[in-house]
Amino acid sequence: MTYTLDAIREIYHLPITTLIFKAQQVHQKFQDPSGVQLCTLKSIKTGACPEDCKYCPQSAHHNTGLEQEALLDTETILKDAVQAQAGGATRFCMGAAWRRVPHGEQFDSLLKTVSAVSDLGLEVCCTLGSLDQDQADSLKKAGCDVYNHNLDTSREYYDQIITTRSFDERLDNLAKVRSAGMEVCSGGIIGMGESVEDRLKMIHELANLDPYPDSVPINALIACKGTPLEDRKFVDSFEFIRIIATARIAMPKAMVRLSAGRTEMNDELQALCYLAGANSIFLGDKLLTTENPDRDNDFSLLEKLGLKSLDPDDARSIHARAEAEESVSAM
Ligand code: SAM
Ligand code: DTB
Ligand code: SF4
Repeated sequence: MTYTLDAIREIYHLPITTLIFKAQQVHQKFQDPSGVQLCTLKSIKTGACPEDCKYCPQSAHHNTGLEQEALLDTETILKDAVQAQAGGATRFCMGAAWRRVPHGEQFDSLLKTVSAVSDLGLEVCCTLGSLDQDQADSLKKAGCDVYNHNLDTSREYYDQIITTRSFDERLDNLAKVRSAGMEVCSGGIIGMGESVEDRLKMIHELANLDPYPDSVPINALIACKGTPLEDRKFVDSFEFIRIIATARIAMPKAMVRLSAGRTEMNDELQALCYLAGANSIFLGDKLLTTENPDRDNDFSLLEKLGLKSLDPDDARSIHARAEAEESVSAM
């Protein structure tokens, strides 16, 4: 089912009780209600990025004092992947501050890394900026299951945030990822000064991709010192919960990832996000360059809530079953 912007707006503005009830109805049908996907992030090439994303501590356009790091070698990354797996992660996401994925030696090294991480039995996700089709195909062949590239905000607000890469270039990139047979992970950031309407337009754009993304990270802006957005106030909790619930309802089969910003959220707010349909988090005390809650805190909260690490195979079979039921009921 596809949603018009009007329908999405109507969902978002429901009384919160009805909104959460509807999000839960979808969640219970299409997702494992007790499962939370645990992913760990690793920055494999840090800083000095030529893009000018206003939120990002890694952009060379801002003075954030971040230490730059060239592409890490396979062994170094593999050690972190082993540690992430031992710490309970089922997916390992590697991020690089590139505008475009380079060709040559660096790309060869990356393919070797992807294949080594995949051999550990972890799901592999990469987020490396723009790719060409050959590179997308090679990543898939090497064992990259998922590619993350966010729309970040609405088409209308986009120019206020990024001027060096267009919104259409992002959509183009996602099409290459799909065509290579990788899963698409795409979402955005809430709290950059955009209106509620911009957020809804972003959800509408994501939900109307054909097919919609397999995972949708919803980041709360981390206002990093030295970026043009350093003075932004943390997003309102209830507006954030409403967006999570709206994303859940509009994209039933997607993993909705409660991404950046959890260090600013107390346990109760995170629990509300799970109730609203979030079912994935980044595990480990670092995102790419910023802080994330301590692993022990996360496990203790999951335990209190009766939630557990999602088995990727279980998730796939639940999605397949829900899809089969949908197509029978549509006949
Ligand atoms: N360079 C690649 C790209 O832009 O696609 C990959 C890494 S980039 C850091 C991945 C995503 O992290 C961005 O698209 C953005 O949504 C999110 N992000 C970056 N800085 C953030 C911040 N300060 N607060 C919240 N989310 C942020
Ligand atoms: C996404 O949407 N959020 C993650 C992941 N995809 C790559 C990154 C968040 C980065 C937050 C800022 C930092 O740590 O540098
Ligand atoms: Fe570069 Fe990605 Fe940061 Fe934009 S979000 S500045 S592309 S690392």
